[in-house]
Amino acid sequence: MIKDLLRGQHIETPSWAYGNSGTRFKVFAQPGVPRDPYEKIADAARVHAFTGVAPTVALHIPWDRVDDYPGLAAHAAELGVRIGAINSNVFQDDDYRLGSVTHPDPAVRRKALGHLLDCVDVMDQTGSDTLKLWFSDGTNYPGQDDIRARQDRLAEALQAVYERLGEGQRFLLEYKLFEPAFYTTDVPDWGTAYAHCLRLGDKAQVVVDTGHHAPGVNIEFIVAFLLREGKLGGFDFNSRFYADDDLMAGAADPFQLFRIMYEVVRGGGYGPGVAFMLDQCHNIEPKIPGQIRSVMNVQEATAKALLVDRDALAAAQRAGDVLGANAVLMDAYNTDVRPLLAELREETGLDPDPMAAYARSGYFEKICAERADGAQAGWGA
Ligand code: LRH
Ligand code: MN
Repeated sequence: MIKDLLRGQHIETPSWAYGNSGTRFKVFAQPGVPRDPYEKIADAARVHAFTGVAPTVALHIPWDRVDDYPGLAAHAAELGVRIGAINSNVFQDDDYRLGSVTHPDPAVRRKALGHLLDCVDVMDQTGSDTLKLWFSDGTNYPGQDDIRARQDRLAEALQAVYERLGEGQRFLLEYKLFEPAFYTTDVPDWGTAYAHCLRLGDKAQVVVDTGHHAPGVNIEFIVAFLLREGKLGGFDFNSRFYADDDLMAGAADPFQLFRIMYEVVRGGGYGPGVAFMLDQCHNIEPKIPGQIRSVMNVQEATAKALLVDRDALAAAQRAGDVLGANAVLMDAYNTDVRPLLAELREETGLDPDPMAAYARSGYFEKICAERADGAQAGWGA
């Protein structure tokens, strides 16, 4: 039963994880990095080929802008993957210095809204059903702008995007505590995102980026709450030691990822309604193996969560058996699920060890040779 559930797992990788990325201090170029969205999708298809559970790739506009989006979707299909969430970008244009959809100037707000609506057009052309909205909007100093008025402007833009969504389409609103703004952020926490989505309707849900909380925040509580409200649309999985570090999911805190996964399973969120997306930057490590490792980390956390003896846990909880209940969860967490996942891969015709299989495949050497010239893709920041 658990194998069936794991066989159907769907983890979406982000196109931007295959390009160069870094911090304000340095973006380290790496050999073999894609030069365009077609090559990013080719690399994402390798991750799916070796893991079997990464059938979609998220795009970021304009980083993945092309003249022929149906052609890009066809290219993806030829390689065995599909286009996933379309990510808007209203955080890199000079006009957005004081905000995008919350900017004091209506002309700038119209421009930002125009981009969001363009992203829905990209959804139509690529067959994507999900728009992911993250706003870097905020202020750096008290008094810089009116907090209430900015919420009015945000609500107006979200309403317009909501009305543009077609049949079967939805948007996921992403919150983030801070950065690049350092005083207020207009969508800083789950409560703000939830309130805006609740006001709009069923097509508006919240995405939980695991790197977007203050230190010490209990993310699995947020997950349990949003699931109960039917407002958990998905995750941007990554991990962090300090802030929005965008490290590999499960690398910094595998126990937290397990606790989150348990609430997903317990809350009925393990299924197509809740998007499992990775949102990471491999600043110093090789990117394709970094994605394969991250997909495996999410698989392992999911397998452990599915292994929790729910009946024993419920019985201990009802009995007020604190240590007993905790032990049930820890037993699952301390279970080595790697043999189970290796077996599952073999049963589905995959190599039990995706990392070793990728290293043996020669794909890295091939792309290093093929992509020796030309400009490497990145954030263009
Ligand atoms: C913002 C964010 C958002 C993406 C960007 C790449 O920090 O998490 O999801 O648009 O990273
Ligand atoms: Mn994110």
